[in-house]
Amino acid sequence: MPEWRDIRDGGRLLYDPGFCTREEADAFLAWLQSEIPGRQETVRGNPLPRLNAWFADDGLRYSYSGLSHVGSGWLPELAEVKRHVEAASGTTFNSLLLNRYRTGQDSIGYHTDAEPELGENPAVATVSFGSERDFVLRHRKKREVLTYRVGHGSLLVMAGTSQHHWLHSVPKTDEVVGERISLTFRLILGAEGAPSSKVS
Ligand SMILES: O=C(O)CCC(=O)C(=O)O
Repeated sequence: MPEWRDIRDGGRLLYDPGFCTREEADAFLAWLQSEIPGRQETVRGNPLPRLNAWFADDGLRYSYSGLSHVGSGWLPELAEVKRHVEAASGTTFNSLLLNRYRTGQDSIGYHTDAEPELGENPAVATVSFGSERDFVLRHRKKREVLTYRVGHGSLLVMAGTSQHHWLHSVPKTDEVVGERISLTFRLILGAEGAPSSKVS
């Protein structure tokens, strides 16, 4: 059984390279590629170097990097993955950001998932499909870097105080790599720390 790992300053990580079987991961990747193409968002005039899609409970609102979304419910296939991720991580989630990295030149820069509506110590769970990529955590103050080579069908959960003290990224690579799709699950809370109310 994969075990939680404590990292500096109260962060916690769970990595399960065998979260999905090879057959499940292959089938799910093919389904994602055909059913959820994703779109390239633009932030402050700059196209993001990856494609995205967003899913959440019906009516749930979420904003990040100046982009705003309102959820419209779950496709059954995504709801099933969510249930498995919840069981493995011991957390409930109500939203999913899909990141599609078409080549090694697609990436996400160092950032934290620290939007106020995620609460004090959010858990963020990522299921990866397709080509292996480095998922790199860097401590904000110490010269400490943790690199996970996240593979096809793996699960990585960041919890505890990870979002306070650690940045994370999927850097560009010059290796010839195929596509990678990540499903990143979050729990969006309302102002009082309760699941956010629906948009009227
Ligand atoms: O693709 C990944 O594994 C990381 C995505 C990420 O950092 C994010 O969606 O905030």
